Amino acid sequence: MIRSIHLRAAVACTSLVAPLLSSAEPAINDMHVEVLADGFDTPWGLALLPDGRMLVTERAGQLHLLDAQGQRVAAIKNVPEAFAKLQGGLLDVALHPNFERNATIYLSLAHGHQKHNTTRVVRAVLQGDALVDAKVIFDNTPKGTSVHYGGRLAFMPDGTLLVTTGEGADYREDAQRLDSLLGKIVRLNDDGSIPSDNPFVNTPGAHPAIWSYGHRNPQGLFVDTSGTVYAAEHGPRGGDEVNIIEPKTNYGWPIATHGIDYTGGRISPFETYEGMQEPLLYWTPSIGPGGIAMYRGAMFPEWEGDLFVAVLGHKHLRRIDLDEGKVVAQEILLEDLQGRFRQVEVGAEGALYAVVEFVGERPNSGRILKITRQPSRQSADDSSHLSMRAGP
Ligand SMILES: [Ca+2]
Repeated sequence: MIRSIHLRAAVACTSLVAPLLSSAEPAINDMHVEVLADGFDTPWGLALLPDGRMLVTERAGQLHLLDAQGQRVAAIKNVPEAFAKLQGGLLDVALHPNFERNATIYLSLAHGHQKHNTTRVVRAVLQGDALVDAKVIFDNTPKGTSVHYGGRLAFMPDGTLLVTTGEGADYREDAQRLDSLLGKIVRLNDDGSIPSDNPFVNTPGAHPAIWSYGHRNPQGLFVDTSGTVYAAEHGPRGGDEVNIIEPKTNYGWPIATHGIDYTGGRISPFETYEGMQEPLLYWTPSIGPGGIAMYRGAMFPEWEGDLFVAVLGHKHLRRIDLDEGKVVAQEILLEDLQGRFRQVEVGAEGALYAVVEFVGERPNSGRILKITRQPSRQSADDSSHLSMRAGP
């Protein structure tokens, strides 16, 4: 019941919809936010299964299967062990494009120990409540820090898999090196082999998995049905970015950045640099962007083609109003909840699903929120779930 009080109190304070800039569309005033599931310890990744069920990762190493109503069906067995420290642990989960036929999933995780760890990708088959036939298909270049793993997974329309890696914070120069897999977005075949048309396969000394480089810590990755790839990445103090990812492209870090170091020192004299791609959008000061998704769906036609960013640092869900590829407005949503939003996904029915945690409130405060136009369940006769209307 505590969670209900918390949410009701939060909603009573102010409107859920706070226009940041003038938006082309009117604010949505019949938005419903439902706590679909709660009690998670730092939930990180979410995969929506074709039959309505869900997989949720917890950074400490658990993988949960939920039914379409958010009830826990199983804690999945045989999940590969993750190096769970600071930002490391079990990270993302993604479905194979042919999941309905092969039940194959992909997990990203921190692997190793303090002095030697990687961002790893494991492929496995979900059989009942267990993973079988697990196979390591990728490890990036080892590092000796437990931060900046990247770790977000997304499939391209051609069936290849994109993986973000971080630069490990102490290895930022590696983001510019083509012989290192730190600070990269890599592209793999579904079995982990290297696609023959990757951009650096014929470049001497370059790692052939590299798709794009010059990244810091991208924790958001989304491939639109059109094939356009969007990535959100954490900057240092300032300089968080959303980028449109093209192959063979240098995204600048740490040479071109709108951020400064945490010490206040300049990382680089350059905000832009010849040959390095400028972001679609950047935030200075930082907001702390996690996952990213483009809205495609019938439920909110006002949002069609807009980007949603899960915001950890400033604790909200942010809509980026795109018009012909240009950012025309931004809107802050669900700020009243004061939750650290880590991931956002769009369901087939057009609902938004958000992964959120409430640090300092109580242990295991992580929740999966479902955002719809209409109540998807009767909350009155089920006190364990809360459905609420957005304020006018
Ligand atoms: Ca950049």
